[in-house]
Amino acid sequence: MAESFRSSTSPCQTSSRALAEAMQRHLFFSQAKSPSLATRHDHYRCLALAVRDRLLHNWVDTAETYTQAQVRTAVYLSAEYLLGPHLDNNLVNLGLRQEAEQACHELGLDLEELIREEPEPGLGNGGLGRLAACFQESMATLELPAIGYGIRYEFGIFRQQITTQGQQESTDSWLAQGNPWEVIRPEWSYPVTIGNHTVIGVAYDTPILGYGVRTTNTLRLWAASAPEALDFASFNAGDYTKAVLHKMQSETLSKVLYPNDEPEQGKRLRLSQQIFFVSCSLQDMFRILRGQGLPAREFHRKFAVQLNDTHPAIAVAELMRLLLDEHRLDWDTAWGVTTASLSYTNHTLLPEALETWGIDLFQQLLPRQLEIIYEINARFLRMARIRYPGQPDKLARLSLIEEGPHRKVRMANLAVVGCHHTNGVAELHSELLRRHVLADFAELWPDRFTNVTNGVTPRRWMAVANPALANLLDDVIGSHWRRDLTHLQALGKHTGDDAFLQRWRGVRDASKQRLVQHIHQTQGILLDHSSLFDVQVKRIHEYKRQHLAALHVVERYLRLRNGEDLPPRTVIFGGKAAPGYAMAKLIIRLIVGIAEIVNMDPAMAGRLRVVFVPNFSVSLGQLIYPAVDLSEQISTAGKEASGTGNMKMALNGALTIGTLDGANIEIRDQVGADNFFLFGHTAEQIHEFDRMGYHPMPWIEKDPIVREVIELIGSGHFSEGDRDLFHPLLANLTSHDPFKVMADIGDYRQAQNHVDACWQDPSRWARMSVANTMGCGFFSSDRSIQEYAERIWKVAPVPVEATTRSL
Ligand code: GFP
Repeated sequence: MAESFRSSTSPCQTSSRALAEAMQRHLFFSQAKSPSLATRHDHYRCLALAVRDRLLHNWVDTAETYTQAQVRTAVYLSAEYLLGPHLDNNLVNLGLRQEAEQACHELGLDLEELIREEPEPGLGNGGLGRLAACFQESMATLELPAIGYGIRYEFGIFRQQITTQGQQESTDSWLAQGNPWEVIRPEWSYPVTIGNHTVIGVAYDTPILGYGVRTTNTLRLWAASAPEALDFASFNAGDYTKAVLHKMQSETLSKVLYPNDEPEQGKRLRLSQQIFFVSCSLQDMFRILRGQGLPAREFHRKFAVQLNDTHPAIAVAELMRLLLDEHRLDWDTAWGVTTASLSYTNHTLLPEALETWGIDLFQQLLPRQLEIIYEINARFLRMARIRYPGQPDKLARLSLIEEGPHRKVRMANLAVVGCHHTNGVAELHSELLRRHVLADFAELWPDRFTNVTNGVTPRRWMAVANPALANLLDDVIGSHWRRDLTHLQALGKHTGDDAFLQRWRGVRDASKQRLVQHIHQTQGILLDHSSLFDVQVKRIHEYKRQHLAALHVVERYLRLRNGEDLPPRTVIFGGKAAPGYAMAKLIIRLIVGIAEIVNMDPAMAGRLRVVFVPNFSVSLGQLIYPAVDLSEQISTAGKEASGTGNMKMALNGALTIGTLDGANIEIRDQVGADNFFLFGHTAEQIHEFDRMGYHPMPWIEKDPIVREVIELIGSGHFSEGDRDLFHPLLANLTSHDPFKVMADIGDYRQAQNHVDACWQDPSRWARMSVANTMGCGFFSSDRSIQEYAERIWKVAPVPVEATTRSL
C-alpha cells in the first residue's frame, strides 16, 4: 500500500461507490446520455470529470493559500509541455487508483481501457518538453508555489505512421473530443501586438497535482484569438472571406507546435508564438502582483522566472518593455528587476540549435523589443569593452547581435546577459557550456554559471508506468521511495536474496509480455519475451546515432547468417524525425528496411527481431520503459545535453550501453561501472578529432565487418534492390561522418559482445538490473527541483490549507 495521504478527501468521497455514482451522474448531466448510448469515450470522460470534481477542492485551496500568504512563486516559461495522459497520473497522485478500479468494476467497465481512451496532449517534441512536465509535477509534490506557462497548441506534435516508405506524418487533433482537464479563463486575457496586428491570449488552466499532498498547482496555457470576430466593414461590403481573415490569422498563432530541427521553415510564426506566450504570461504576472497590492518594482520579489531554453528568452526584452513603457520605471531600476527575476536553462550544445532571429524579421514583428535589445547590447558592450580593451573578437562573440551580411539577434546571448543564472542539465553539459559554447560569458561572470542535472518523476515513470515493480518495491523497502527516491538504496540489502531476485525477474518478464502483446495487437509482429529487449526510443537525430544501432543490427544479422551462435535479441526503435530533416527520415527508412528483411528471414527466427514502434509518445514510453533490458544511450560524446530516457530506463531496471555523454556519466557513477556497458570516445577526444581534422576512412579500412555491413546496405539488400536509396546516408558516413559513428563502432561491438556474455547469466543480469534501479535515487526530478528552488529561485514550500468547505 502507498503511504498515507494528507489529502483532504474524506473516506466517503473516496469510496468506490461514491465514485461510481459520480460517474453515472456525469453520464447524465455532462454527457447527456443514457447508458445504452454511451461510448467508451463517454465513460472515460465521466471518470475524468468525477476525478476532477475530487481534485477541485485542492486546486481552489491552493490558489487561495497562495493568494492569502502572498507567496514567492516559481514561474516556469516553456514553449513545450509533453504532459502525457492525465487520468492515471491523477488517480495515483490522489490515492484513488484502487477506488477507480473498483468503481469501474461495479459499472461493468475496465479502468485500463478507459485510461487508454484519453488522447495525449503532445505539446512537446521530446526531452525538453517532457522535462517541463516532470518539473511541474515535482514542484507540486514538493509543495512549491509555482505556475507553468506555455501555449495551448490546437495540434500537438504530428502523428507518425510507419509504412514501408518510412515515416508519414499527419495532424494530431488531440482536442477533437474536448478536454475534461482544462478550465478556460476568458477573464484572464491579454493583448499582444505583433507587427501591425494585435492578438488576444486567453488562459486555459490545467491542474497539476502533487503526490500525496493538497498542493495542486496550475499550468496556464495561452490560446490565441482575434480581438474582433468579424471585420464589419468587409462584411458589409460583401467580402465575407476578408471579414474573417484577421480572426483566422490570429488563431493560427496557437494552432501548431513546431517540430525541432526545421532550419528555416516557419520562422515568422515561431517568433510570433514566442512573444505571444511570453507577453501573456508576463502580463498575467503583473495582474497577480497588482492583486496583491505590490508595485511593479517588486516583481522580482514575488516571482522567480525560469526560461526553459531560449524559446522564452524574448522575456528579457518584453519584461523590460513592460517595466519601462507600461509601468514607467527608469532603465536602471527596470534592468535590476529583470535580471533579478529571470534565470535560464540551456538544453543543447549543438551550435545550429542555438536560436537566432534575422534583424529584418525582428524589426517587422517586434520593433520596440528590438530597440530595447540594442540598448541592452550597447550598455553591455560598453562594460565589456572596459573589461577587455583591444579585444574586438571577444566583443563580437559576446555581442547580442551577430554581425555580417545577415545580422541576427542571438537569443542565448540575450538570455545569459538578462538572467542572474544560466545552467546546463548535466555535469558534463554544464562544463562544456562553460568551456566552449558560452566560454566568454563564463569568463566574464563565473558565478552566474551552474549545473542542475535533470531528473524524472518517479510517480509517472514508476508508480504509473510500472505498477508491478512499484508494488514489489513497496513490499520490500516500503513506499517512501515515491516521495524520496533515494530510499531505493535500501534495495542493496536484497541483492543476494534469490527469492527477491526471482520476483524481480518475474515482474520484468510480465512487463515484457505486456509490450509483446501490444506490438502483436498493433503491428502483428510476435516477439519472444525471453529474448533480450534492446531498445532505443527518442527523437531521431544523427547525434543520437540511431544509425549506429542499426548498423550493429545488420552486423548481427550477418554473423547469425554465418552460423555464429548469439543469444536471441529483439531490437526496438521508436521516435519521430522532424518532417524536414531528410537524414533522420532516411535513418527510419533504413531501420524499417532492415526490420523487413530480418523478420522475414527464417534463419533469423528465434534469434533476431527488429521493430520500429510508430508514434512514440508518453503513453508508449510508459509501456516500453519497464520492458527494456538494454537501454541504448549511444550519442556522440559531448552532443547530448543530458538525456532523460536514460534515467527512465535505468530506474525501471534496464542496463545501459552508453557513451560518456550527458547524464550517462552520472548514471554510471551512481549505478556502478560494473553495471554499465561503456564504449566510445570521450567528449575531449571527439573535440580533438574536430580540431585535428577527422576522417572516417582509416577506421573503416581497419574494420572488415563494418565494410561488409556498408556494402550490404549499399547493394540494395534492405531497399528492394534500390542501390541509391541509402546512398546519402552511406556517403555521409564514409566521407565525412560528422557524428563519428565509424570511430566508435568497433568499441560499440566489443561492448555489445560483453552484453551478450552477461545476458547468458540470468542471475547476474538480474543483480545488475537491481543495481540500476537502486542507483537511480539521484535522478528524481524532485531532487532537480529542490536544487532549482534552493540555489536559483529561493522559493520555499508552502503547505496548502483546507479553506473551501465541502459543497
Ligand atoms: C533536450 C536535450 C536532452 C535533454 C532534454 C532536457 O531534449 O539531452 O535531456 O532537452 O533537458 F537534447 P531532446 O531535444 O533531446 O529531446
